[in-house]
Amino acid sequence: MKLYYARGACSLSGRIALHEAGIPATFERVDIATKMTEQGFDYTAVNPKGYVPMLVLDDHAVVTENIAVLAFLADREPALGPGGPLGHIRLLEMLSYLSTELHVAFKPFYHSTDAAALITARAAVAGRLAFLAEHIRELYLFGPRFTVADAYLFVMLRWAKEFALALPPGMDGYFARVMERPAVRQALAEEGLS
Ligand SMILES: N[C@@H](CCC(=O)N[C@@H](CS)C(=O)NCC(=O)O)C(=O)O
Repeated sequence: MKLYYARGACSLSGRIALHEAGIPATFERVDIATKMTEQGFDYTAVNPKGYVPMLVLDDHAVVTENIAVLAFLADREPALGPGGPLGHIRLLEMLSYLSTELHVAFKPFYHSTDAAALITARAAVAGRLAFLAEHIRELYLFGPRFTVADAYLFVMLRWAKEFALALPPGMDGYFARVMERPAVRQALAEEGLS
């Protein structure tokens, strides 16, 4: 498989999931400002959406949208999903919340310089993280088992730290716990992140 990524972006969750699953993959960096890949071609020629992630399967089928990429990887490696009769639905429910509520709430930090918009965004992120902090059971979002949803949340907790947003009680411990995982450390090192 091949994952198109940008450093520290939401695509980092796919890299973590690939390593957690032990799936061999190559990685090609995309400059999301210029839309050029590290091999020097126009990313929009292969992905007209222009954003990461994009996963190319061994049969050349393409999967875009982080929810779909992560759900696909959890299908390939069921240990990375919550399991149980409603496991797939619970995973989609959580990935949807992470993408459409939390990820979207970060956008102004990347795209806006308007002070009022940033104050609103700060409150939105804090509210959604507070909800998720209540949801963490035992070790991870779905209990003792690390899932692809934890990979996605971890990436956004990194963003929160980058933008000096305080994490709710309990989330610093969760963040440290996820960061200790060998697959996470490998993914961070590969993207030159600490
Ligand atoms: N709907 C997409 C959004 C992905 C997204 O926002 N990717 C960001 C990085 S985290 C990106 O590539 N932004 C560049 C751009 O929008 O031009 C998904 O969930 O996969």
